[in-house]
Amino acid sequence: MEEIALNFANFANKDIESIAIIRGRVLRSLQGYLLDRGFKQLLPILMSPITDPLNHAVYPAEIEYEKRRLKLTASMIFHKQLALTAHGHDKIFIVAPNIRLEKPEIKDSENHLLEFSQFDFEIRDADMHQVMALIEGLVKHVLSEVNQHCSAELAQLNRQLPHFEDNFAVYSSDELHAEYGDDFEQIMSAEAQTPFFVTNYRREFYDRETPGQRGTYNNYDLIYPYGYGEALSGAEREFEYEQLLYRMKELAMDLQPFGNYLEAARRGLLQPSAGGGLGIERLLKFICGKRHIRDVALFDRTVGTRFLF
Ligand code: ASN
Repeated sequence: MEEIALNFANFANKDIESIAIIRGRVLRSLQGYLLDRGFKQLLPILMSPITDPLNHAVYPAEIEYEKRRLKLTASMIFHKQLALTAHGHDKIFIVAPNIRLEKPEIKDSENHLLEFSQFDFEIRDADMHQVMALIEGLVKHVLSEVNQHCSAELAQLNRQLPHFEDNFAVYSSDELHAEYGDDFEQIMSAEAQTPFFVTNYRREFYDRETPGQRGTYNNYDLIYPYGYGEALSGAEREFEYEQLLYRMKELAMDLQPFGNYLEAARRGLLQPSAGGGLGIERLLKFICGKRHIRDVALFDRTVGTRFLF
């Protein structure tokens, strides 16, 4: 019962209203930026025979319908690739709920939610440099919109939003790893005063391996400065059948659920593309100057949550 009282005490906090107003402005400016550039907005898909296998172990999130196992969406990566094959769908985005039943090992994380919203986009025939330039423009646009329209709310939150003039730096994960070790992202994030990109991570099979360079990858993360950590991950995509098979086998994946996806690739339907996904709660946390992701949502979905409501 005490927990319930605490929950409603949090609801009574004034910051919650300011965060809601900023959330609305953030969503409006994210969507407006891409709509103004000819993107088509799709609605999310919540269940499918396949979803993002992710780069780290989570508990399976599945439901059964008429004797079929369906996975709840961890990210819309495969549906983004498939949607790009539809007529006129050469640039797309989705505000998508993602379910990731994280293991209790990260129950103290200030940056993870069991369900979160991802601003997920994909562009046909784009390369990583074009997408990174778009991301930089998008993030700068959102920050300037919030600065312009939400000054009272930022003042209520006691937040001076940093202003970024400079281009976002680009580093390669291998050089940062050599210099800072395994925790390079967190260390660099704490030291940085401007968001920066890190490229070339070894991770999911769908991030494109640099053609002709085994073990090098055309992918990227965007990291916030001042210790706020990861903002976005994205990549150019694998789309060729043989290469997809190679990458999946390299990770010892079960190919069976991916039969239709692989068949689409075998028929040459998948197209070259690049894209990424920005965590909306993480962006809001950064903008609002909150250190814990729980502080920008009404309903606690952090890894250690007791699911009050
Ligand atoms: N949305 C990400 C991407 O586009 C994938 C992810 O969320 N794991 O690369």
